[in-house]
Amino acid sequence: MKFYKCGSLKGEITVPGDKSISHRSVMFGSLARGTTEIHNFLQGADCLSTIACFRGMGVDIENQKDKVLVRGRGIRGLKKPEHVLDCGNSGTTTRLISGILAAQNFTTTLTGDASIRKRPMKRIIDPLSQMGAKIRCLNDNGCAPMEITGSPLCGIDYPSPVASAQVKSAILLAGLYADGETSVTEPYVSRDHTERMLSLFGADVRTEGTTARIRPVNELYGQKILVPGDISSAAFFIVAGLIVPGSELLIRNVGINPTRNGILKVCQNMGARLTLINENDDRGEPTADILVKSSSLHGTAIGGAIIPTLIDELPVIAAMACFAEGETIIRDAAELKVKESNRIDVMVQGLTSMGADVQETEDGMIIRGGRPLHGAIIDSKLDHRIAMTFAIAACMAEGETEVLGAECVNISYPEFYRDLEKLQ
Ligand code: SPQ
Repeated sequence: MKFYKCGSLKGEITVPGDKSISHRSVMFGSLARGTTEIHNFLQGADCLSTIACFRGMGVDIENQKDKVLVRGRGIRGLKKPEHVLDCGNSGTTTRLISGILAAQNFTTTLTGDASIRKRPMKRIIDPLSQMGAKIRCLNDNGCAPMEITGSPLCGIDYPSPVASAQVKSAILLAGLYADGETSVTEPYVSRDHTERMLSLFGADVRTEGTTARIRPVNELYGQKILVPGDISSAAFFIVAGLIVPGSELLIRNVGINPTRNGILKVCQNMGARLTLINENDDRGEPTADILVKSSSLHGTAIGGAIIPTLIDELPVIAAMACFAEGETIIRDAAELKVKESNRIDVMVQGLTSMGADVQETEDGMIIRGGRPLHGAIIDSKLDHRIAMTFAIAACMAEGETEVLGAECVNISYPEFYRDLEKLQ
């Protein structure tokens, strides 16, 4: 798909539902007693993979598009699937479902696309095995496909070497079935949607500092879930509004959970004109409308505890840094190497080919802003965040930018290109 430099961006936009929250609402709804009604569910390929996996285990899920109804089978009601469960491109589906499958009374095989079959699973296999799970990587390489044989589990206190909501959530979900309390302590707090939503469904989950604890339950109870707009999707329009001169955008109903809103803090540190309007905190997940006005930005340093709160936004933040005065340093972000693509590598290559001054480091990158960008051919590596990032960078680049594999945005934001066009 080809993109060209654009004039000012103006108008209002509502981004689709949060991917992390959409996944969890189907998973927890499937394990609950009664019906879970999900509004603003993200109809992206990743979340549809989660629906398919739970349907494969006998859960009746009615996708009416404007809402999804999950008729839960109770915490011990999943059925042995007749086929391999295909998690598609979704790391969240693969890792969270593993925590659930570890405790079922049947054996399942999980697989996914070429990207998923390269992403590290040892990070969940280690703690789940300590709890008593039997997990075998069929290619003996620490990746999917994995065969998971459900087993009786014991509670553990797990010091996680990575700040990862997927690792934490897999362990907490297994902890629902364990014989005692389970805890996970992270180096920094990762997104806490699992803790918030499980607690809404009736689980006994507590957090203290960087530790999350869970006790086993007999039942979870179906809920009505209103999924907020995804801040990771809003991020593309936040950046576009800031870097394209003369722009003014209002992005409605965005989730601003403090474990996800690092991008807002970074933008503010860089001198962005961002205003939060209509803040609302009464539905389990805080939301706000975000007003963005084009701004003159300056470089910043991003590292440490803020990293897990903006991990998926780092590609578009790197693109934004090209239009900021001075140097932006991103560190402590080695996790970017094990996403849908190696996002450090792909960003450095892509931005460099557009004329930016970007240097790869061991755990991040250094961007020296201020050089004008020009069009280039960018291989998205079928990574949705990369495709969207370069579509935004192209808005400020002279000439033509071609993004290869651009259709992969269907993973998290099927209407992305239409929404971008609407604002021009
Ligand atoms: O689900 P997947 O493929 O891992 O998706 C990504 C993304 O960019 O959409 C990462 F590639 O988001 C993850 C995120 O990076 C979603 C997620 C979650 O819902 O729990 C947590 C983060 O991953 P991690 O490894 O830090 O736990």
